[in-house]
Amino acid sequence: AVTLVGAAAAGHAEDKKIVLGFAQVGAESAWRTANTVSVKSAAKDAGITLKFSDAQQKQENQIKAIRSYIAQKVDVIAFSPVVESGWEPVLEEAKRAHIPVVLTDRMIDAKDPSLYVTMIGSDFLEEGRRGGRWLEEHYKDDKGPINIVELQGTVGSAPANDRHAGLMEIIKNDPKFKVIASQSGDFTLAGGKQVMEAFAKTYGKQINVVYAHNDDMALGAIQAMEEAGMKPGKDVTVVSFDATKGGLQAAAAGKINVDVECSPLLGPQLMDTVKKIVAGEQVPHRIVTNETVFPMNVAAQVLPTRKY
Ligand code: GZL
Repeated sequence: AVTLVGAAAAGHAEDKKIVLGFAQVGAESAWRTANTVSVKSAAKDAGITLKFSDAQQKQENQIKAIRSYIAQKVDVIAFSPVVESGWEPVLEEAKRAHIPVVLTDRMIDAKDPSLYVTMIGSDFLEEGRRGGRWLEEHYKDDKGPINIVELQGTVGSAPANDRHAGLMEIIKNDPKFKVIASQSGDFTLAGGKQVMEAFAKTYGKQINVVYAHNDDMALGAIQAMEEAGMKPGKDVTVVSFDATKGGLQAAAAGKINVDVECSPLLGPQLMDTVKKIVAGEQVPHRIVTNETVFPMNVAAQVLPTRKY
């Protein structure tokens, strides 16, 4: 057999298309749908062959998909871990197979940092702090009590854990704020509506704030509040995350008071990173996405420019 050396080998290597195996969480929210579109279109633009799986928000399905990518000997594996824990075994298998792994969107709690090359995604703790700081400012002249009901995202997921922790970090020194109830709506519209129906029944007019970990649950909660005769955005303050079109439209309609941006448009950064890894270049162990906060009064202005 002829052994290609130097430029010829490099040239030959460039001809071989990179194969990326991506194990997506599911299709639970508008954010997730936009994230999937970003990954797929960026792979196409980058000339990267994408193998894609949807785990319907089940960790065992993501693990199965990662195992199949290992068996197929893809060049790189990327995934958005549905929950933080339970990934060491399958990531050890990828390591033994010498297949680099990239985390996108959500983090894992694995002790061994060598189990993944980098994590590309938001700082959810800072997002939670932004929500908390907005509440502090919004209620600075109000002596309270300010009762908060919390619609949590998927139990055990990094965004749910950290958006909660970020809020608590800010309000823990201000006794006028009280989280009177907290329950998971699993990041879905139906889940948010169901939990909010129960909260409205149990707490009714005691509720001053709904703190929803994503827009889909906030939109479900808005439906439940209106059905219970409450006025979201007016007699109940609504804090939400993602800043999807749906969330910003609700804010422009005066039903969400502030939407903390969380960008799903990670596809281009992921493909750049995959190419660098395959080319043997160094990449930072953490790549944080830039994002901001949209109060109700600016939502209508930014809507025309939004991509998701
Ligand atoms: C956050 C992402 C979350 C979104 C939800 O980066 O993991 O999952 O906030 C989505 O809308 O379901």
